[in-house]
Order: sequence, then C-alpha cells, then structure tokens
Amino acid sequence: MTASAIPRGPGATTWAPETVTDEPYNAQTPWAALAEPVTPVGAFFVRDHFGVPRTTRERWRLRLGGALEAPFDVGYGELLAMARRELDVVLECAGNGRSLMTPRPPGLQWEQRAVGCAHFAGVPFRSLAERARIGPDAVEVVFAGADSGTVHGRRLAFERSLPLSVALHPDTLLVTHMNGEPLAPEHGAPVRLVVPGRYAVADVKWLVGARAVTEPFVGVFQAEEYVYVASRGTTDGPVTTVRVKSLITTPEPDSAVRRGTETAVRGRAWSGAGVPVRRVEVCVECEDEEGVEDGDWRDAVLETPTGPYAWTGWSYPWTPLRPGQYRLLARATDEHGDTQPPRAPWNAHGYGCNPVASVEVVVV
Ligand SMILES: Nc1nc2c(c(=O)[nH]1)N[C@H]1C(S)=C(S)[C@@H](COP(=O)(O)O)O[C@H]1N2
Ligand SMILES: [Mo]
Repeated sequence: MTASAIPRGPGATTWAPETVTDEPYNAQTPWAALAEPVTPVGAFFVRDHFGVPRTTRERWRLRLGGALEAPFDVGYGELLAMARRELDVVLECAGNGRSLMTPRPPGLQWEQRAVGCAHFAGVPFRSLAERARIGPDAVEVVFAGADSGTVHGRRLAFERSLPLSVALHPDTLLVTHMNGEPLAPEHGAPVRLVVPGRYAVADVKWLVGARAVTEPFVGVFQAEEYVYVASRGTTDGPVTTVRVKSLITTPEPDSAVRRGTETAVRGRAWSGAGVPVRRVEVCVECEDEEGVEDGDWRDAVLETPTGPYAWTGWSYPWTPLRPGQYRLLARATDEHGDTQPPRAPWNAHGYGCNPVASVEVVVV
C-alpha cells in the first residue's frame, strides 16, 4: 500500500511524512511536525519491511501459545474492555541517521527523522500473560506480525522476541490507540506492541501472535538484522535500548536567520529505558574570513517531558551579530551520564547513530 492509498483521519491532510521508499512504504517525519511535543499521526515516520497486511478489527485475533499453561485467543472487543494504560513514548528506528555515517552502511538511507513521539493507549501484555500462565521453562516471548515476505531467499513473517522481564514489564503495551485515534493501518492497526525505551524494531505492528519459547529466539530480525556489527565483522549484540540523542528542529537546516534579532534555537532530546535527559548544551560555530570560530558549549533550557518515555523539548536564545555561515550544535546527556559522541559511532548496518546534532544556517 502506498501513502496516498491510506485513508487518514480529519485534519490529517495537513501533514504528510516525507517518502524515503515507495514499495514497501517508508517515510520520515517532516521538520515542522517535530516542533510539536506529540507528533501528529499523519506526520509520524513509517518503517515497513513488507508492506501493510490486510486486517480488520472485527476479524482480528491474537493467539497466545507456546510454553503456556493456559493458551487462549483474544479478540479486539475483549482487549478494549481490559484495564488500559496510556503513555507518551518516543519511537525511533534503529537505523535513524544511518546516512550520516562514513562510509555509508547499506540499508534505508534515513536522514535524522525516523523518529516521533506519540500518545499510546493499550493493555499491558502482562495482563494477558497472567491469564495464560507462562510455563516454568519459558525464557522469552516471540511476538509475530501478520506481514510476511522474502528475506535472503526465505519466506518469513515479521517476528521479534523479548526476554520475559521486558515482555512482562507493566509498560510493555498491546496498543490499540495512537494520539486518541484507533491505530492507522501503516502504524500497525488494529493492535501493535510498544516497548518503551527500546529501538522501535521491537514494536511489532499488526500483532497476531505471542508465543512463549524455552530457548532464545534467533529470528532474522534480531539475529541477522538489527545487530551491532563492528568493522572487523564481530557481532556486538542486538540493538536494544535507545541511545541518548538530540535533534535541532528550529531553525531548519540551510535556512536563513536575521542578524541582530533573537532567534530561539529549539529541539528535542531523548534517551532509552525511561532514563531522563539531564542536560542539553548548544554550541554556535561561525565560519568567516578568519576561518572557523568555535563557540563554547552553553546550557539550553529544558521543558518538562510529558512522561518518562516522552522526549524533552529544549530551547536556547541566540542573537547572531555577524552575517555568515553558521553551524549550530546540540548535545544531550542523560541521568546515567551518557552523552552524544562528536561523530557517528560506525557499525556495519548503521544502527544507533547518535552523534552531536548539527544544523547549518546562514545569517543575513
Ligand atoms: N509487523 C511489523 N512490525 C514492525 C515493522 C515491520 O516491518 N513489520 N517494522 C519495525 C520497525 S524497524 C520500526 S522502526 C517500527 C516503525 O513503526 P512506525 O511505522 O509506526 O513508525 O515498526 C516496527 N514494527
Ligand atoms: Mo526500525
């Protein structure tokens, strides 16, 4: 399904994500939408491996199977009737920013905007697992999407596992609603998984199966793809927790800023696993005839995030005095003391790219 074929809700025509590939449809969030604390659904980035499968709320069922003492199926109406939880969560694709790495790793050439923050509502997976009674030998739960396709010559469904401790965390949700509306087809309707604080590959869309397994799962999307592979071919392990990161959303790249007037440099910062952002610093570098002038790093003012897994808005007042070409840099640090590195930490598949944010603007 292409973007234009997707029916959108009222007001959705205001926004459209920027297409990266048509088949399957992949698109990134436009700059203007990143200025909103909650990203509008119609602007929210889309990452599909195989395309949108046909499912309806009426026909949808989730099968809980595998190493369970009381396996069962659940329908959409039944799921909606269960105790619900609402959370604002940043979703970021593990490959976000890949095109900034040198040399460029193969894969979707995301710029920096395969990210968004939405208000999700759903039922903790834990509630269903309690009813299904996970067997004593189970070590993981494999979550299966209804979409499938061919990868490396093999026909596969989109499947990903979580260790029991993560699957059973009260914030791991079977999501039915995004920003107050039933999930849109491209975001996993009618039900998707959302695992706050992990790279969004964990958030299986079009969820139709959850099976407990007694051995760690080695599916393609976590054993071959979505692993950090260092330059010498050693496997550093699967992508899991989102790395600390910031984005400068205003001014937009390559825009013109007026000399002598105060401009708010604004952006967003986030980190994984519910770890709060402690600090964002901004540095202004100016290129003039005398070469590059390095500014100092100064603290931006942080807004209060709308929840533990939401991003933190920040701003920094800037009055440029001289015309010329400028580079604005932003660097976030989280409560663990983790901070953005000066350059993209390279790996063969281009995951977890979180270098210092940088935007070039011209002062006129
Ligand atoms: N079933 C299924 N779930 C999926 C995917 C997919 O291709 N199929 N892509 C994953 C990846 S890599 C990302 S980044 C997120 C993107 O979620 P979004 O399209 O709602 O932004 O969905 C994840 N869940
Ligand atoms: Mo992703």
